[in-house]
Amino acid sequence: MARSGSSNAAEFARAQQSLVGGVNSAVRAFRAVGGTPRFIARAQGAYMWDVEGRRYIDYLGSWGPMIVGQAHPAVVEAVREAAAHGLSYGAPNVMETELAEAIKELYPQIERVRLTSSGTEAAMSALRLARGATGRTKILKFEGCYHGTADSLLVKAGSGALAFGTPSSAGVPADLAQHTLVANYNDLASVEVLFAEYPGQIACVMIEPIPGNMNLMLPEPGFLEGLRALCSRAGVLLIFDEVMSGFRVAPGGAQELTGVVPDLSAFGKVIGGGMPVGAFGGSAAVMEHLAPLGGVYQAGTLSGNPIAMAAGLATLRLIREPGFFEALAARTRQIVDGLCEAARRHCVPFSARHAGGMAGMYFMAEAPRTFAEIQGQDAAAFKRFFHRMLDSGVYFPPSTVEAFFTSSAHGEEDVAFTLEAANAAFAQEAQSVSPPIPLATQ
Ligand code: KE4
Repeated sequence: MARSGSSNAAEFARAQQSLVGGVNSAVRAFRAVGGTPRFIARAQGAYMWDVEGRRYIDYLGSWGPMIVGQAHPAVVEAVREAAAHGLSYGAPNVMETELAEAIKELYPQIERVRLTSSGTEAAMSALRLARGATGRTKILKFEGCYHGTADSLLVKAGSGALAFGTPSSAGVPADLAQHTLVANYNDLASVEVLFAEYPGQIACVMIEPIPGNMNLMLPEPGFLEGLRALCSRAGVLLIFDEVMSGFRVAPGGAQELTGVVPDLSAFGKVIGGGMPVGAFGGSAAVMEHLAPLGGVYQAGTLSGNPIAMAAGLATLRLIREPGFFEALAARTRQIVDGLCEAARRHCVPFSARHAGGMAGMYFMAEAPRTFAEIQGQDAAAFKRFFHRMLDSGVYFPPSTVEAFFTSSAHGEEDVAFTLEAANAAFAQEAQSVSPPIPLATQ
């Protein structure tokens, strides 16, 4: 535990002596916004408290999992009860089956599931499965989409890789990266060109159907439908990476919202309720290429461990309650609309939008449609806004290329507090950009 009287700065200095960059995940280091990361001591509902005792309204939500708020009593109780019966067996337990059944209920095209301990493992394993099932080598992803840290996917990736200027990571051998083809989100022609150039060689297309790792992006009408048709015609497996959008934009994720059904889906975050869980699934015909039935190997010591299962099942029970998503979307819309109104009031170029409980804000007049457009936002203005809000007790994700998240714990008073802080932040921005002319010179 943090030493009494500790400070974020002291804990960050201490952490950097033992942890690379003081963190265990690059995006937490505040490198894109500067300043000192907050060391969180505890969290409850819509709030987190740092080691200095400062409270923050939490729009990070652990990057998506905390959709019912932090330390929800039902989730904590489920974890407590499971822990009393053992933390990990390395052998099947019924809750693994129950979580797989819960996923299948909301994603009806899925016949078989495999659970993992992270979204990275889910996306990485789905990729290997696609290559094994088709016998093809090439894969196609989209610039700015992030699928975790498997080598083949760290090519023009989003999230922290993009934020820190290393969208194509060092350490990935060129003769591996060459098999990762990159197209542009919302640009079907860029996919058609690659399909034409590599006939019969592409195993899969992997996409965040509703991206959150180049900030929130929304599919243009016909884009996902066109992708589905292209893949079906070419015998290419379409993989929806719904690690972030699944159980977040709607109970059935982007597939429910758009009606476009992939061949394989990857999940994470919400299905673990804050504990390490990932999953991927699809038809039995494809999935049964996986060991122990098929030749595509996949395994994990803690996959399906009872504590993570208990947290995930408790969370999924809560989000299935009648009206949960309607209320979440309405709350998120209230925040998005309020932010836009405050920015307009102070003539700050700003736009924002949401999909269910996932939202994006952009310091640019019009919300972006493509990865290229989102590069045009005013990152310096975002940085000033981020710190003004953090200092006011409102914690947004520390990056211009990340979405933010709401939960069922965010109440009216939290929205009011957030919008009041935003109004002050935009007023400061307006003044800092065009300070009032002193009376004497008027
Ligand atoms: P994890 O390995 O971090 O559980 O999942 C990787 C992943 C895969 N696919 C999508 C669409 C994802 O959004 C993620 C992880 N998202 C980031 C947030 N942009 C996690 C935050 C972090 O890297 O610390």
